[in-house]
Amino acid sequence: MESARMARHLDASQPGFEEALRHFLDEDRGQGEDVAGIVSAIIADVRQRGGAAVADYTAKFDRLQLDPSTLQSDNVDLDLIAAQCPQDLRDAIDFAHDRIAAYHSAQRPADHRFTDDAGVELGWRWTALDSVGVYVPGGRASYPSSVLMNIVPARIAGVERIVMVAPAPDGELAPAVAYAARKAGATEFFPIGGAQAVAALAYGAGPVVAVDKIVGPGNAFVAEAKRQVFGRVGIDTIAGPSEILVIADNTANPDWVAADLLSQAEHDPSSQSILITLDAALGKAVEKAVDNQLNSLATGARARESWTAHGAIITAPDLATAARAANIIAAEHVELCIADPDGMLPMIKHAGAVFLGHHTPEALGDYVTGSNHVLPTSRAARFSSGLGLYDFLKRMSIQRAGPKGLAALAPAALRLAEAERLPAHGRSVSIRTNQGG
Ligand code: HSO
Ligand code: ZN
Repeated sequence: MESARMARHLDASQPGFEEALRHFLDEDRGQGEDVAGIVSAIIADVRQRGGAAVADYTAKFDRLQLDPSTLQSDNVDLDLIAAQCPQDLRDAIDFAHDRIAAYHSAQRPADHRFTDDAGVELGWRWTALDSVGVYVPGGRASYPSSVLMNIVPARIAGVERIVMVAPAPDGELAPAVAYAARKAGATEFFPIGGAQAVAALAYGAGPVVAVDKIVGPGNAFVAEAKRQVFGRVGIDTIAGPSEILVIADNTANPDWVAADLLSQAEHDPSSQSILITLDAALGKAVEKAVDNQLNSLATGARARESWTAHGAIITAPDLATAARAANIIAAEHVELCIADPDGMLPMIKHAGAVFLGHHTPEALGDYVTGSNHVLPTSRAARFSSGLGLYDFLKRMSIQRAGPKGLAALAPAALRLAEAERLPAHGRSVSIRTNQGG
């Protein structure tokens, strides 16, 4: 009976462990809905009928009447709603905002120019995107912290138009979300959501002028819509359910570790929390503490579902084995609750964000350390990074060959143009080197 309600157990010292781990990570976490057809029909309709289509879908899905020419409603005034946000919550949002702004300001990459041995001047220059759309989900995942995480880096990067969209079902929008949007610097707001909002941002619709990139999490329809408009606009990575990996040794407090595992399990029944323990007794103590804490958690039902269906406890014989497993998992968040986290950090190659030591619960990063909480999930940390200033900047390359540089580069360029049968390429070089020839 009990085993049906327990997280999975794996032993990293057993043969076949890595294969078992990969198999476990590949299990469906219930995100496989087939929505592509519905989404492409909505996008086509918005492209054809513009604001009227967006207003129709909003009336249908969100029970909110919008004027098709403005896509606004008197019932959803961002400033009036923001004014309802209590002062102590505003103070917390302001505090988080300032730390996020400081962290992302420090990310600004430098332009670079140099001259190489051939006398060719080279370099690159960073410039901001002109406009971005920020999708803010409705319902359970409508978080003011996520509004800050998506908008603040765009503003610091120098993006001029920051268009926020958020569904307001029945005219409801969270005051803290509205306040965070104003604080972070959204320049436009439309109370729209779903695939229709993504289509409006990508192609323009009525008063919504098309943007260059769309960021922000959303449900399966929003994720699919972002996939389908990619190429027309840029997108951030597709956000999956939250994940946490805690690596702990016998210096860790089992109650603290249990609390951290549940902090991500409570996001969604498909979230994933994994413990790698270097100490079997600690693993048992954490498992007991998770059970205890689940009983007193208001979000206990979905946290329990996440923990029992997708959670795991892995025992590892040493740090190197633990690190190897962590790099396979490539989790969104990795906590190093061990005696020497700095000693282990160089061994962690694949993680969205790392939290060092016993006093850095992941939730601090969700809200107030200043680093970004929009991070790669579903093992995407193998090939991508969390949201940052870079996502709102582009890098253009710069080069200058004077007469000397041109002479040095010409022979190889001519030979390559010949091999590729592109004679106009070759002539554009030789016309300059054979002065008058
Ligand atoms: N942990 C989430 C972000 C978040 N947590 C927002 C609380 N609010 C990202 O995985
Ligand atoms: Zn969280």
